[in-house]
Amino acid sequence: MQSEIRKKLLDAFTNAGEIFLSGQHLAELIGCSRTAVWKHIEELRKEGFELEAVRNKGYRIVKTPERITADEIRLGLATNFIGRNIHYEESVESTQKIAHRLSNEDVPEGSVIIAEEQLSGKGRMNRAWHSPKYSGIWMSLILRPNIPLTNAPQLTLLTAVAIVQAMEEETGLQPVIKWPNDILLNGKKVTGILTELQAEADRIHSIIIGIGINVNQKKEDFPSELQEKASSLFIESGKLISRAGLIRSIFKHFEKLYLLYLEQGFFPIKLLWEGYAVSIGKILKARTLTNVIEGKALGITDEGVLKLEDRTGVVHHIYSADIEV
Ligand code: BTX
Repeated sequence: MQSEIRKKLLDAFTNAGEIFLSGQHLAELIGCSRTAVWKHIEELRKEGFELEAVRNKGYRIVKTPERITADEIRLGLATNFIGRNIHYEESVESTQKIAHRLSNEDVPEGSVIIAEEQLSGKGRMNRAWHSPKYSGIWMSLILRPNIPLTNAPQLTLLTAVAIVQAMEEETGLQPVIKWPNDILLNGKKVTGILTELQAEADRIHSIIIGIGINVNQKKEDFPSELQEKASSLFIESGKLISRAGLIRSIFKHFEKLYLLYLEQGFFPIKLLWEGYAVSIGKILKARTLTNVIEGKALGITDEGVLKLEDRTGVVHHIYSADIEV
């Protein structure tokens, strides 16, 4: 009963976004007394929620501390192996670093490392990934697929599809994918994916997929240099999003796609990926480590490699690059 009131209270605040809700209104919505509402609001505060109270207006949640507990994620988790083994940390340098270490200790496939904050979150090519406390999803997933080394980048594309599907399900937003690893809303980056390998000769020991999702940040939570190019699910939807719920949904979609991939290869994933891709058919500039190639994006190959046709009609295969649309 108690937790039922709590759930309804959180739902009400979630739906209200930045709007204030009065004690009376909340009591009516939930079907309990105003004293009960007040008691639960105090409990939320003890758990670290920050609530703003304004006379004659009511309450609104200004910050969700909402530490993600492993139990909260497990409750209702609909997977067999993805996310079944959760390693949770309050503050780390980078979840990728821990994942590399744990992967050597032979943790089961599907294990995840989740942190509330990263002090030196990593992007691709040693760039930094801004990962402030309690507001995003910073996690690394350990996989051990029996696939050729060269196919590993396909898992980046698969991950992007799983995340977009989960975001659609949990937020109603319609994100798009920019090859290979950006998920965008309104042209701004809400998610980055970093795929790293542990391999010897041509055998994959493990693939570590780092996922960074901006969930409940407000615009001012981003450093000024990111404010114009980054966004969060909260900014785009106006609603606080449950990180645990989104994580569960990502695990569910990921496991489904991953099993499909292991059984049927990349082709079905490619079709789904193309459905979400924003850059196909457009003129793009691809900055590789050694070159800048401008051309029309024709699509991706059956291996997941970007095909770019330059002005002279030559088709370039791009394995890794930064893309400007
Ligand atoms: P990327 O190289 O595609 O993107 C990095 C670039 O994105 C940065 O140079 C900066 O311009 C911009 N950026 C930095 N932080 C953010 C942010 N929070 N939101 C939007 N844009 C940002 C993308 O690399 C791969 C990111 C993976 C992050 C995950 S988090 C869990 C795991 N652990 C870890 O250290 N990294 C991964």
